[in-house]
Amino acid sequence: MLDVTEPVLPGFTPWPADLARHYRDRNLWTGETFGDVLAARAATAPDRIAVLDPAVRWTYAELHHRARSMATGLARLGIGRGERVLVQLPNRAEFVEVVFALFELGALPVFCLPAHRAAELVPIARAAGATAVITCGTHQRFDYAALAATVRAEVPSLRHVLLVLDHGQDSPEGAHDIAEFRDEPVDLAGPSAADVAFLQLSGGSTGIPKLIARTHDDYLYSVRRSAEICELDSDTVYLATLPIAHNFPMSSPGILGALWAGGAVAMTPDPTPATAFPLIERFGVTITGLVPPLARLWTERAEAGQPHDLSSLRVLQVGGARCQDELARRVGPALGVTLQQVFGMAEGLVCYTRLDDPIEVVVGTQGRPMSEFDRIAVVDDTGAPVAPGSQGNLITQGPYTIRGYYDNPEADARSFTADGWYRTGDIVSVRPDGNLIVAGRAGDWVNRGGEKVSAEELEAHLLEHPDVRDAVIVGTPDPVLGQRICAFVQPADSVRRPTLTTVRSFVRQRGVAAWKMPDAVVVVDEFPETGVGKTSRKELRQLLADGAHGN
Ligand code: AMP
Ligand code: DBH
Repeated sequence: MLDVTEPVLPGFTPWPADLARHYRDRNLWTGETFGDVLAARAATAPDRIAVLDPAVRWTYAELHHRARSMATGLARLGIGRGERVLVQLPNRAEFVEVVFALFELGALPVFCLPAHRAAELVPIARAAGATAVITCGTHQRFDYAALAATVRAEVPSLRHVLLVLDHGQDSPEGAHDIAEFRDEPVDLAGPSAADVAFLQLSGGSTGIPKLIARTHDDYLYSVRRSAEICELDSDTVYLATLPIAHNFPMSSPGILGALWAGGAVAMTPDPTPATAFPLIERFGVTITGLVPPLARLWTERAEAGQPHDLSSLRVLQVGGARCQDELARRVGPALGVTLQQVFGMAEGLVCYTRLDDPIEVVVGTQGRPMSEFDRIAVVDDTGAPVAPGSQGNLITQGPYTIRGYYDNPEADARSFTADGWYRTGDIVSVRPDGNLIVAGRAGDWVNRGGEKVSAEELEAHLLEHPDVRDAVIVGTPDPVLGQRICAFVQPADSVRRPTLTTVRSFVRQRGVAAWKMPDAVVVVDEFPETGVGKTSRKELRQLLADGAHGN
């Protein structure tokens, strides 16, 4: 007989039954769904504020009603349990409404980023077998409705395009205004906690993003544990600064953690200090999360002096890419916050520095796993454990780390060991106190004539140069050495531009081995970014391949 508590989505790789039982017995997996959580909060604190954006302010009762109402409307349209729906929305209140409507229905949001274009969305929609797209009209001068129409023309399974429109915006031919699907709520069967709740995307530092299926059970555990570690409560106001569909602002502890704790979620339509700082003051934001390039920008702006009262902000999380120690030291004093480093991945494992950790841990490490049930190991390229404290490949498994990508056996063969450990692709070392130091991704090492140079290590040296604002090291192909070391640098000001000679002599003075000297320096004013705002090494490598030259 089919055990109805087990997930049934084809293409999903479940945990082994004995582990699943273990996680349930220990009450890590509680059997609750995200819909249950919202219903419970709406019942106990209906009048508390749940969602805020510059135009909207909804209580828990309102959010719950809106989600049920939209779920009912979408069911009328024929969207059913288990169907996949691309969601591509900017940071605005309706994102939460749409996602909880889909949770209510048991349909699976596929979390796309506003930066995605047809080259990403078409393969994502195909791989997900998506039946609908929910997006907006024009936002920041880009026509998302037209993009959705393009994607639909290419993907036969896509039946519906639904738009969250602003006042006065019209729905184009072939798309629906989602407001037409706010019906009087009826009770729907809904998903079970063991069901897949949504499809998240891997960062896709190379190629097309892979799809990551997460269940209500496993994800809610990670959200709960994150909310505990970040000490969220009903007074929390979490600002969604990064693109909200990304795993970090979604769940670490993110908007779902804030709602789990009965606090409020606030939205900023863009992450710049000019937009976000006034909103922090206006909404009384207590915690938010940034990627390192943004943390640098916020820190610089605060150090330079700025007029807004940021005193409500208690915790600033930095994650998504390595936060260099140099920046980590400045964040707290500049912004008057406790820094928290977050090292995570949409596949599961998330590490945090704790709020009461000594400053040396907060500044110098990327934290430790959130759960005592997380298992991590550091192995060499043959899979054998490295000596304690040495650098190696991080592999992991646990109660919220996937056992395989969604319907992707080729990726699974590369990214999972035979016994189900996820190969993170990250090179780390583990300190005796259990905190991890991320040395970079396996591919980020430059192999210069057989000598391996860590990009992160060399970047840390360059960041100490007074004329360097930010630095990224990438390898460029070289016929003799295999690879050469190219340093992309942003100048600290427009007058003193770093040169190859000044950079090399600076690095040499710091006592660095001669074979680690950059072979070229390219000065640029901005680094290309990924959809969530991480510096894109892939695009920098592409710039070199396209003929960018150093001096
Ligand atoms: P994604 O594929 O977008 O889920 O990105 C996950 C990856 O981002 C991790 O495997 C790491 O390579 C990187 N990452 C996330 N947080 C950090 C951090 N705090 N320090 C260094 N790398 C990080
Ligand atoms: O980069 C990430 O993917 C990430 C970073 C911090 C993440 O998924 C997370 C926290 O949950």
